[in-house]
Amino acid sequence: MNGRILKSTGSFYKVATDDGIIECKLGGRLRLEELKHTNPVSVGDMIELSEEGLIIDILPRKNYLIRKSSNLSKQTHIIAANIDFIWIIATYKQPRTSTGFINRILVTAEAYQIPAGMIFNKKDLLNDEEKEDVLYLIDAFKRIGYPTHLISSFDKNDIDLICQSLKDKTTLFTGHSGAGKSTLLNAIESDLNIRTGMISQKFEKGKHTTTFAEMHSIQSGGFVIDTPGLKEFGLVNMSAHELADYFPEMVALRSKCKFHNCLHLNEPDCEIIRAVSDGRIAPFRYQDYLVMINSDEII
Ligand SMILES: Nc1nc2c(ncn2[C@@H]2O[C@H](COP(=O)(O)OP(=O)(O)OP(=O)(O)O)[C@@H](O)[C@H]2O)c(=O)[nH]1
Ligand SMILES: [Mg+2]
Ligand SMILES: [Zn+2]
Repeated sequence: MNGRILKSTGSFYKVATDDGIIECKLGGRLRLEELKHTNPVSVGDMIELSEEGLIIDILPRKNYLIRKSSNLSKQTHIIAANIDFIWIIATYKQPRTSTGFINRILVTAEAYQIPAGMIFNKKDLLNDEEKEDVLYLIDAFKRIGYPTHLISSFDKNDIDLICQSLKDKTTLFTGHSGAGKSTLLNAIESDLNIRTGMISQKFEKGKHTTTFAEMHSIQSGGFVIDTPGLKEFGLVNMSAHELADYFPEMVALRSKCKFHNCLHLNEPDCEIIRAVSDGRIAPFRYQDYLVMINSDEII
């Protein structure tokens, strides 16, 4: 029998099968792999069950989202597999989401060919000046081609808009703790009853309320995956020369660089540097590119 992983707690797995939802453990070979990897089987995986109800094989993955838990860590973590879309839930404050964090997820999504977009949540907290800053980012992301919205989880029209994007797909929600991933999913589907947590007033950060990724089916058809808040998103196995491949606005221009192997750092006659100075490339995207290419994450 085959099934799909809804949740992994480390000790057992919640699996959707034709006979309903069951709890399973790992069998044989996978149990050995469990000793080597943080998570050999992830949420969204299609798996094969033995007659005894043990998970004995993972079917080939269409894709997966992977990160290093911190920029310096060697351990990799597959957040989920077989995803049709990633919504990055970002917030301007309570907590603050940096563009570096967002752009690292976008780069990884490009590398693994998973369509992605941003939902800037908590618009109700913003004054006019803050809203202007966020609208600048939203405009920049949209111009590159990423669907991007400014919403409040408490605004019904906003929720309807997000709902439309979910139909018949498997959609992953990621972001910092406290950004409102679980609140948003509860607003999308009230039956989910996912636990949510207040922001620490002192640190303006979330309290890591969601502790395991979990996939839920929604009534309009499709699945949503709620995930624990991430502190950092480290790139996995990325080389300096491929990094620009994952900035769509650079891909469109770099054939005009003088050197075919230009890294767009300080080479002469670089079209990317020209595009940053004349506004065709958003400076914050290029700045984040520079930070990434100069970081230890790049191999
Ligand atoms: N003002 C405001 N608060 C919101 C909004 N959306 C969520 N919140 C609040 O933000 C806090 C954190 O929400 P959660 O849904 O628990 O955040 P999360 O992203 O799931 O956090 P983790 O599970 O820790 O990763 C809660 O107090 C929510 O009520 C919003 O649009 N506006
Ligand atoms: Mg949560
Ligand atoms: Zn260049």
